[in-house]
Amino acid sequence: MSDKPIYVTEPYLPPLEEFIPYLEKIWQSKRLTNNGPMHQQLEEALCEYLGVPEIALFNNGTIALLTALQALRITGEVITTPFSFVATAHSLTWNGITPVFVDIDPNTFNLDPNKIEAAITSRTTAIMPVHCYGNPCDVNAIQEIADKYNLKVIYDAAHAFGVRDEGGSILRHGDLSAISFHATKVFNTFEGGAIICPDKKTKQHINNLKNFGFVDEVTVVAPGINGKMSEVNAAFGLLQLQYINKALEERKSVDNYYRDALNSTPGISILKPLNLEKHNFSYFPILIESNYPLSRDQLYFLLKENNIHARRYFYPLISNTPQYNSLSKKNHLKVAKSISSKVICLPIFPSIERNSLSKIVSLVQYPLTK
Ligand code: T4K
Repeated sequence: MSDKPIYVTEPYLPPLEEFIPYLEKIWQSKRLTNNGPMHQQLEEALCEYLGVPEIALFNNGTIALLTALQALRITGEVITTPFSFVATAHSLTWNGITPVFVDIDPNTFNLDPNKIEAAITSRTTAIMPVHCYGNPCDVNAIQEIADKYNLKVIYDAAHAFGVRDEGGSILRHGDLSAISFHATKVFNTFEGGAIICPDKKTKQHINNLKNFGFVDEVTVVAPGINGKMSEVNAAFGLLQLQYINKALEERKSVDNYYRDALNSTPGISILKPLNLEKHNFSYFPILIESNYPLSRDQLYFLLKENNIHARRYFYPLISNTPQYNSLSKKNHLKVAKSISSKVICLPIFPSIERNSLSKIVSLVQYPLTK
């Protein structure tokens, strides 16, 4: 068995020679960025693939989130989850907004709608839930609360590329959704991201914001940012899109492998398979329970010593990092604290080899045999 390191994820890379014609076109056109032809084609292709009305591409998911908040003029306090990547809360902080952390549902690891209302104050203007690991939030319950209190909903859909419920793409929910196309994501453009927009007018406003606020050569209507995706990133996205269904199938088979192998392992809990029209199998989280012979961190280091670089997504909780510590009220985040102390995400990516998977499963089961 090869002993090369196995990381939590590996980007899907189509054959290099297939990328060369895209680069030749960019060289010929001399159009490198600022809404060039590759950019326009990728926006069109993604709208069609995902089944969403409009997409505005970005240079990364964090700037997409920041801009989504700007586009809706969100201020004051925003209710969000502590069980996410720090970029979720950082996007609020960069806008001068206070994140208010609310606990998560133990069955989905997403913001628990039953706990949202108690956190609403006169300063609350929006809810920013995360479809954690690509698992959809309880979008109907969240929308009901938002409607009742006149709040906006901005989904951090960084993990949710290609996920569909019975009504279509889960990116259609809320006022806006922002997605990440980072190298570690199911669909990547090296760095990249997007905002899913409900209509052309909203997209135009977001396009202005991501281009410094310019609406024409001489008119600046808002303090916009540089959020534009370059032609090389967009071209890579176009190529990658040709392979996305194959990549998702391969991820599904890894997910099945782990489920079959670890399902009845004492001390290991796995989220139930979701009843979705389409999932993206972006992460494979397991929980290390108290009847497992090792602590979560002991297992994490055992895997690491054996060159398996699993990750504790998401530990620490955002609310436990120094920047946000003072905002988290004691005992309010019990479920999130518990999940964060038990979770390990096992490696999952299309090209992972079967013998690597069997090595990972054996290592997880090894402490039970002693
Ligand atoms: N909201 C949520 C909920 C998010 O999860 C994220 C990002 C965002 C917002 C913000 O979106 P972006 O602005 O990033 O588009 C990684 C990613 O950098 C980050 O995009 C992602 N979430 C987060 C969950 O994971 P790290 O610090 O764990 O990445 P890193 O560099 O340790 O990579 C993990 C493993 O992936 C490495 O051990 C090896 C492998 N890898 C990584 C890279 C970058 C590769 O094989 N090739 C690569 O090029 O944050």
